Amino acid sequence: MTVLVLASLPFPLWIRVTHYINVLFLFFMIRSGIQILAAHPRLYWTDSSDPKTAWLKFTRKQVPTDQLYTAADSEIDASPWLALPGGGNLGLGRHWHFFSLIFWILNGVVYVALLFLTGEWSRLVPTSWSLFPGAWESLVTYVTLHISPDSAFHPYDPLQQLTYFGVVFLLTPFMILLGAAMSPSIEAHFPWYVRLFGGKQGARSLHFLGMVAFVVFVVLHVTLVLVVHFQDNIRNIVLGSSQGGVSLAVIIAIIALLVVLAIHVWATLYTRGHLRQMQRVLGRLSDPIYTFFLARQSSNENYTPSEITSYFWINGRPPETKEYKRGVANDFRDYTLEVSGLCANPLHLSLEDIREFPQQEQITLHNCIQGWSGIAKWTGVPLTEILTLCEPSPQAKYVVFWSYQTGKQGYKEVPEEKQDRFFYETLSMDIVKHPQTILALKMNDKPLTIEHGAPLRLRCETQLGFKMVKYLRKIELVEEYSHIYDGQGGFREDIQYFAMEAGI
Ligand SMILES: Nc1nc2c(c(=O)[nH]1)N[C@H]1C(S)=C(S)[C@@H](COP(=O)(O)O)O[C@H]1N2
Ligand SMILES: [Mo]
Repeated sequence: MTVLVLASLPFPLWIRVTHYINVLFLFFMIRSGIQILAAHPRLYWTDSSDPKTAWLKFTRKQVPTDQLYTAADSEIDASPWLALPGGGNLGLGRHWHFFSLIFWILNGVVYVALLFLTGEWSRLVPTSWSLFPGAWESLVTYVTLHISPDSAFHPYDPLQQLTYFGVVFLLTPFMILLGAAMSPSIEAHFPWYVRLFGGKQGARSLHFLGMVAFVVFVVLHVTLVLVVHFQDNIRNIVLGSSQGGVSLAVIIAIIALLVVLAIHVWATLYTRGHLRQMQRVLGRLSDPIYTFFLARQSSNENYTPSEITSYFWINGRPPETKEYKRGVANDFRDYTLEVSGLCANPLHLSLEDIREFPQQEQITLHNCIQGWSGIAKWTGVPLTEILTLCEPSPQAKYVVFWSYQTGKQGYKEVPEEKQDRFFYETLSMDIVKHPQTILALKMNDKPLTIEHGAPLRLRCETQLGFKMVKYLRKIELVEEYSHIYDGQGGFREDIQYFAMEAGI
C-alpha cells in the first residue's frame, strides 16, 4: 500500500537536487553561525549586553570588575569540528555565513518556485483542518515509540506534513528576517523593524533558537527517515521512485553524504590555511551584493533617553604612545585633529575648534561585530561640517580615520611585525556623508572617557562598531586604500580578516 501511494508521488529530480544542495549550505550556515556565536558567547533579551543579564552563556569566564576587560577578552575559541573555520576566526566565519546565505536563499527560491509551478506544493501546504488532529495522533504514536500505519501517509503523515511546512514556510523565512534584523544598516534605517523582535539581542537570541530548531529538525527527520519505511524513503529521495535497488540507493546516499563531508573538511582546512585568500574570494562575491542593498541606507535612529543602557562593553585598549599619554596628562590641551589628503583646504583643528562647530546629539544602538550591543547618547560634529570646510576633491572616494592607538592595544593576537601599525578604518564617501556620521566628543553627556576613545572618536550608526575609530588622530581623504598596510581597508580587515562591508 505504502509503495503504491509513494510511487504515485515520486520525488522529481529537482526536489532531490535542491534537497541535496540545501544540506550542503544549511550545514555551512549552522557551522559558520556557531563560529560567530563564539565571538560573544552570551545571549540576552535586552539591548544592554550586561553579562549579568545573560540568559545563556557558553563560557565560564567571569567578567572582572577591578580591571579593564574588553569584549575581545571574552571571545572563546570554537572547535573546528563544530564551527567553520574554527578557532577565533570570527572574520572568516562571517565571510562563510554571508557567502553561503546567498546560495542557500537562491536554492530555496528555486525550490519553492518549482514547488508551486509543478503542483508539488500539495505535499506540504495544509489544505484541511483534519491535519491537526491527525498530526496529534501521530505525535502520540511516535512519542510512545510506535510507528504510524501505512494508511497515514498521503504521501506524508499529517505530523510530517505540518513539520515540513513549518520548516520551509515559517522557520526559514523567520530566520532570514531575524538575520536582517541584526544588520546595523537595517537597524539604523528602520529602527521599528528591530523592535519587532525585541531589539538586537532579542533578534540574536531568537536567531540562535531558530538554529537549534533546525538542528532538532535535522536530527528527528533523519532518525524517522531511517526508522520509518526506510526502504521506500531511501529509494524515493535517491532514485526518485520506490522502484529500483535498495542497496544501490544506500550506496549513492552514502557517497553523496561523504561528498558533503569532504567539502566541509576541505572548506575548514583550506580556510584556516589561506585566511587572506578566502577573505578576498568569499568577500568578492558577497560584499558587493550587501553593499548594494545597505550602503545607501542612512541612519534614522533616535532612541529615547530611558533606553540608554547602563552597560556598554569596551573593545580596544587605550593607546600607549607617548603622545597620547601626554595628552591624557594635560587634558588634551595640545590636541589637534589633522584633516589632509585629497582636499583643497587641509585642516588642523584643536578641541576648541571642534567644539565651535554645530553640535549634534543622537541616541543610537551600537552593534559590535562580535554580537553585543548597547545604546548611548553621542554628541559631536557631523562629518559633513568638516567636509564643507576642507573641500574634498572629486577623486576623494574614501575617508581614512587614523587613531593614536597601535596594534597590540587593538587586538590581542597581532603578529610581532605588525604591532607598531596604527589602528585605522576606512569609510566610503557615501557613508561619511550620512547625517548620523559624527566625530563625537561626548558619550551620555560627559566628555569621552579614556576607555571609550577620548578625546574624539568616530560614530557612524549604520556600521559595525569596529569602524568607529577611537582616539582619533587624523582624517585622510583618499581615492583608494590598497596602499595602506595590508590594503584591506582597516586594521581589523587587515589583521582579523573582517570584511570592508560593515553594514551587516
Ligand atoms: N582606536 C580604536 N578604535 C576602536 C577599536 C579599537 O580597538 N581601537 N575597537 C572598535 C570596536 S571593535 C568597537 S566594537 C568599538 C567599541 O567602542 P567602545 O570601546 O567605546 O565600546 O570601538 C571601535 N573603535
Ligand atoms: Mo567591535
